Amino acid sequence: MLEIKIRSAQDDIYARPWPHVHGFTFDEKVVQVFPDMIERSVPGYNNIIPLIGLIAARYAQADSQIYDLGSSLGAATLAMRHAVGDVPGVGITAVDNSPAMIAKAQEILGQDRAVVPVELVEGDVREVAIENASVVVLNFTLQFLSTAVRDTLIQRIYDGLRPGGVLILSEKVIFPDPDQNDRFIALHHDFKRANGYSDLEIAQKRTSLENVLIPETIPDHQQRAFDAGFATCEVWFQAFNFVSLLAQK
Ligand code: GEK
Repeated sequence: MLEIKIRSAQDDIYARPWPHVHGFTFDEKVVQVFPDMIERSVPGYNNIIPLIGLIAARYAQADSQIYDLGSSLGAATLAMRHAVGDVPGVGITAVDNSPAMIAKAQEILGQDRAVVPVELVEGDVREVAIENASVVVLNFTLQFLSTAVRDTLIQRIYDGLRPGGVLILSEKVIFPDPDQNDRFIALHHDFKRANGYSDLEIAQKRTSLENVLIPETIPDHQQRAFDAGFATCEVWFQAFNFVSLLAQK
């Protein structure tokens, strides 16, 4: 399995005390450290990316489109681009609404020599047309949309998928059992500490993500997928409170 690593400077955004911790945004400062930040913050991220490539290789259909919604620097796009090279007529549309992310992704993809065409779109995933799709990826993106608009987006993805097409949905989640929730949050913080984040960094990042990243339960995500019409929706990956689901039309 091919692994393509995007590297960056070390994330020290919350290393010093901030007088006011603002709501988290995907600005230039975050883009500069993003690969390091996501790798040290999201348990399983480094496993999920190449496995998205593997899943895409199985489900990508000839003459169809793959969508990477909230593509950041294009890690999932790159993994899929290298995995679906044998599928005739397939293309990838990568969408992100952060101009800084799109600019950096353009640079990274420009250095990649794979042949599958990639269209990078600076735009809102709520507005982009999803058509003739065989694979749609929401890798830790839905969690940043208000819960009110999530049903509509999942329905639009379902409607834009061909029969047999799949949605890969990765999310930070909460658990209905408060004790399990506490255990997995503590283990997530242990993961961050083991990766060199201080207690101050963990606390300030947590504050910055309040009301910005809104996690739901696994059953909430599955119910939404079934309500939209998906025939299946299964957990294929989990590390503490970070999961990835595979839903098939
Ligand atoms: C990866 N998938 O490396 N429209 C478009 N993009 C959005 C929107 C929106 N409404 N809201 C947030 N984003 C990537 C990782 S990061 C996850 C995804 C994280 C974008 C935002 O700009 C950011 O690039 C991405 O979604 C979320 O596989 O940082 O935890």
